[in-house]
Amino acid sequence: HTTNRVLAAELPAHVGETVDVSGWLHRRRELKSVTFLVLRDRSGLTQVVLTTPGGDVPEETVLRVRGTVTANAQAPGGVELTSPQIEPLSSLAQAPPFDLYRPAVSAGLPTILDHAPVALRHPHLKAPFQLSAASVAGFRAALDALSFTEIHTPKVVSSATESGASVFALDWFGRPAYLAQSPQFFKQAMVGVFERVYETGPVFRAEPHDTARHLAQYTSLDAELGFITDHRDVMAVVREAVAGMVEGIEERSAEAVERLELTLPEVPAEIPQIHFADAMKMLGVDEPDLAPAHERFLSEWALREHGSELLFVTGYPMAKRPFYTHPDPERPAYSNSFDLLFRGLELVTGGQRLHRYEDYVAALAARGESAEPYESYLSAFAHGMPPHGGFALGLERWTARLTGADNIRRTTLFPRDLHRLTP
Ligand code: AMO
Repeated sequence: HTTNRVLAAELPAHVGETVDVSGWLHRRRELKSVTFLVLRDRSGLTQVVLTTPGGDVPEETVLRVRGTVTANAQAPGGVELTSPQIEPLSSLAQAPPFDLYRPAVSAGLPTILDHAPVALRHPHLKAPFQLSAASVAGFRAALDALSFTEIHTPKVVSSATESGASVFALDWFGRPAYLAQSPQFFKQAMVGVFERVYETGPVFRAEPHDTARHLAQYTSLDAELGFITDHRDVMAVVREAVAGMVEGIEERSAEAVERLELTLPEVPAEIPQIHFADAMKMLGVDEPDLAPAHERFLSEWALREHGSELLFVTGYPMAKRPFYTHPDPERPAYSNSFDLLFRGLELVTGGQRLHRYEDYVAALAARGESAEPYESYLSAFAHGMPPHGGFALGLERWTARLTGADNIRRTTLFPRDLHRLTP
């Protein structure tokens, strides 16, 4: 058995033939003597011309329509289906929560999120996720080209990795366990096996606050590489990864870019950078970390001074970085780490790591932490690790800044946060 399904975008090659088109009833328009049904499939829209009664079903009903492909310059794509036979493949138990065919989205964010399975059928609401998919493909392509190996690591773990962020605890067959805040330990350990690794996957943060840029689960694009001199080698890989993501979008998702009328960022051959201490001077403050308003200010400065929508801030104070962070040998209060700001928001964190076993033991002791919960992590270092470093990029933040979304939840499929556990 084979289906004769032809996609909307393929119809111009079938003028004069009788074909089957399947999809959702996007819109019906009843005129005096004719009814137009617009059918939506993954490739686009098909106009179906009905001159006899029928097709009297609500929008979003799933239909198979057999008809003759007829050229008509006025129809979308230059063709339409005439003399249709219409067969519903399923009927609706419920109407959509708002009009899905109008170009402007009439619903507010809570309605969209509550009704995500149907709301995301709207071409404008779906487009950010096409951008995500294309970005991840571009990330993989860029790192594959640099001979990184893709890995998949556990999301249930025995200890926290990101000291600053909160962790979800759970019961693992009677033992305490946590949802992974990042693949940090595993990607470092795998440098000892592959030298260069990356992972794209979910991570969990028990974020107690409700902000437009924090989720309790997000998608982390992680990479780690060995035999670096310092964090600058990692920053060069970040540059390649971000450029690859833009290329991925250009190659695979031009339609979404056009639909949302986006301007993609230009990724300079060398992304401009500023040291944390110089940033503080410029901001006229003295804080251990950057506040959101500081990030916006620095982004505007980079755009003005360097014409770049991307800016590396390097050398964050050691005190605010996790224990695995490598200090700057010249100024030990500062670290060999960085953030990448994109259009006013922190998009990437990364840096050089400690790589000697004894340095980890000392770093944990200096923070008043026992090395014991970290024994299995530390064994990688006990067995010899090269100087290494890596980074993580938040996928939803990337697509949010690309699309100018006011809230990261607009670029998150089924967001998980303080209030939201469904759909
Ligand atoms: P960090 O904790 O800074 O670093 O996270 C890296 C990047 O992940 C994104 N991000 C978030 N996105 C949505 N919701 C959140 N709650 C959230 N928290 C973080 C941001 C951020 O820049 N292990 C280190 C990375 C490394 O050094 O390799 C880490 O996880 O875009």
